[in-house]
Amino acid sequence: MSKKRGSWCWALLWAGLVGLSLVGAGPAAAAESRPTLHLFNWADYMDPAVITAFEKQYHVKVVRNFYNSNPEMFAKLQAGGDRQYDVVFPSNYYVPRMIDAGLVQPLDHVRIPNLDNLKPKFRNPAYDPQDRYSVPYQWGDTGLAYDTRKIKNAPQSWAILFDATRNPNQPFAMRDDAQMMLGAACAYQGAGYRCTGRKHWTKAAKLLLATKQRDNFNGFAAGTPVLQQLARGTVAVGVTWNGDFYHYRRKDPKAFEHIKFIVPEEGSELWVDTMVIPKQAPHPKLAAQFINFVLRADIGAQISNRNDYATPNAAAQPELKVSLSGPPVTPTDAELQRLYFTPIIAGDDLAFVNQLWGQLLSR
Ligand code: N2P
Repeated sequence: MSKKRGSWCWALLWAGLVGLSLVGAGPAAAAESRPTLHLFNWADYMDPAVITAFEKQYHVKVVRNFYNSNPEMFAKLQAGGDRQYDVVFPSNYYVPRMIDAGLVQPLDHVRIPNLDNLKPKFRNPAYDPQDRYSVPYQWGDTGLAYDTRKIKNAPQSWAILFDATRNPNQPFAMRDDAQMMLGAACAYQGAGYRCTGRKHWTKAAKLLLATKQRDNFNGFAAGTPVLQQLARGTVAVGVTWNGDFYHYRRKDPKAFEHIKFIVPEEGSELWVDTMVIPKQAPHPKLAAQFINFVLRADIGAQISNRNDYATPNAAAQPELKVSLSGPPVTPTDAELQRLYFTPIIAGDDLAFVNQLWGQLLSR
């Protein structure tokens, strides 16, 4: 074949290939080329219809990945997730440590005008002054869920976990979060959920170790799996969240007929889950657009109505279902008085807590 003819052949082949790929460029191929927003959220925490509405309105595709605890989320971001995800949903006390670790970027408030929809008490929080890095998403509390058939005397206290004589035989689960569990142990020991300092933490860790070494300890689990274990009867009592408890019971009243939720009398955790944009997010502008979308009044209400969690969005209030305004979703005033934000710790203190927790898990 002459050189000239050869190049003609190549040209024809090339044209054919391009033609073929154009034939293939139907709606599916177009969808592939849409910008893609990557969310990394708690499992079961976002109405899929909200995702579809966002995709339609902005002609984008949303891909979702899930986690079950703050420590899991943090480890995955440190392992490269900060370059992979566009929006992540850490709880209040994880925001400062993500800022310190350089995992998140400041927000451009001009792109998020719906920030004005938030209740004033959720603006400018101590964990993120001036709302620089985070926007509140949902809020709730942590307590104990138990099976009334197996735990007869309605528990009011963390003692149902920490005092072996109160629950000698029934399997129980604790939560896989160092600071939250140290806080619970401190509360039980009289130092308060917000305890800080090596003396209190060491004493609390001793109690957690003794608790962990009991035969009926069933593991450190995240809150949602604990509810599944309760429904299956694998545990009789465990640490979980108010909204998840309500949500699971609403979805399957039969399986949760005998499960109750309490906020222990010694005090427990109040939390706000937030939305942040990782430092190296692939699509930070689209991420801000998504955050602004979530803050719309109607979308805020839709999310809470589906999740069974309270919303920090004032504009969403008129569209919320009535059941969200009372306990367990909105704590009573008496409960609120014993609910506290998990303390913000950093540097040596954080390293100390992480070390205590590592030792606890390995023994
Ligand atoms: C999602 C519950 C997440 C709340 N199912 C924990 N902060």
